[in-house]
Parts: sequence; structure tokens; C-alpha cells
Amino acid sequence: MEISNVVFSCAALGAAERPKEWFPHVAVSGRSNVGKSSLLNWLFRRPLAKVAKAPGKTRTINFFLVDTALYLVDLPGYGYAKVNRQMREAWGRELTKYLNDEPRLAGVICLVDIRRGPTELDRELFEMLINAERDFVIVLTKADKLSRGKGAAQRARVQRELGLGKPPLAVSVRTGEGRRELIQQIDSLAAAWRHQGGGN
Ligand SMILES: Nc1nc2c(ncn2[C@@H]2O[C@H](COP(=O)(O)OP(=O)(O)OP(=O)(O)O)[C@@H](O)[C@H]2O)c(=O)[nH]1
Ligand SMILES: [Mg+2]
Repeated sequence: MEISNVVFSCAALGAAERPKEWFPHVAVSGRSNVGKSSLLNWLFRRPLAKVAKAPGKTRTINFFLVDTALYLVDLPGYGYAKVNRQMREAWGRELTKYLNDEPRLAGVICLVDIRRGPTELDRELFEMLINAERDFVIVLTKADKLSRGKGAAQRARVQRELGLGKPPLAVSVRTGEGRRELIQQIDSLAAAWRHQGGGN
């Protein structure tokens, strides 16, 4: 798979606002500021998703239609204390509904900062995805922030801590590391969904 034509489709909070077309969704999740929107722009090679230095930028579920075949979905981040509680609860509810109930959701790319490793909130999300029987992969972001040796050590640590079959993929939008492998992972999630009957 290559990503050539991408169009922003819509920003949704509730289920009624999601796109109507029956294409698989691959969603990108993670803490605020982990680099979700940056990673999507890097995949698109176009700045379609809004990025910010401060956390809490993305506040809706944003759908991008890729080559009229699948949606890549930018999710609001979690773990950002400064947004008011009412807002946070509203997203939490809508996000939980989306992750649990959306039949077109083929899988989730769970981003974790390579320097920090998984946090308590990340683990809560993994738990929710396991309970919902969702396919997901863990991807470490900002690989450029660590030396090669330290990066490899962090990958091994995360593998061990989460009991993964192999070390997670590490990516960097700065150096370009991991782009092809990430596209492959997205492709396999969508392919598995189609193979399993496409949400029907
Ligand atoms: N060094 C480095 N910085 C990165 C990388 N990816 C993202 N960043 C920076 O991290 C910050 C947050 O990026 P965003 O893409 O807005 O993060 P987000 O996860 O979408 O954040 P929310 O929308 O608030 O949940 C920005 O300052 C980015 O430039 C990377 O691979 N390397
Ligand atoms: Mg964002």
C-alpha cells in the first residue's frame, strides 16, 4: 500500500457525525502530545491534521479518507489535566463508545513516547481494547529523541513490560524512520478487517 490521495472527511464527536461510507477505520490513539497528528501528516506528506507544541490540540475524532479505501482517524489525546473536567468526560464517553461500538474500526495504532514508555492511562486503553476484542499495535514515537542504543533498549523494555511477541516499531517524523513498516501495519489491520467480513 502507498498513501497518495488523502482528503479530510469530517470531524465528529457523536456516532451520527461519523462518515457514512463503509470503509475500514484505522485509528491513531495516545496521550496528548505523543505525536498523533504529526504522525498522520507525515504519513500523508501533507499538513492536513492540526499539530501543536502544547497538548490538547485535537478535540474531535477526525476522519481522513485515504485513496478511497480506508479512513485514518485522528483521536483526541488523553491524560491532559488542563482541559476542564466536563469536556474531558464528554470525550472520554464518546471515545469509549467509538472504540467499543464502531463496526468499521479495523484496529488502533497506539502511540507511546519512546522516552517514557507506557503510562497508567495507556495501559487502561490497552485493557479496554483487549476487552473490546480490538486489534491494536503499539508504536513508539519520537525515536529521534534517543540514541540508537537507548532506543533499542527502550523497545526491549516496552516489549518486556507489556509481554509483546516482538519489540514495538519505533518511528520518527523528523528522521523518517519506520514509515514503510507503519504503513504495512495499517494495511494489515485493514486487510484483517476485510477478511473477517468487513464489520458485518
Ligand atoms: N522530535 C520529535 N517531535 C515530534 C515528533 N512527532 C511529533 N513531535 C512533536 O510533538 C508535539 C505534539 O505533536 P502533535 O502531533 O500535535 O501531538 P498529538 O498527539 O496530536 O497531541 P493532541 O492533539 O494534543 O492529543 C509537536 O511539537 C510535534 O512537533 C517526532 O517524531 N520527533
Ligand atoms: Mg492531535
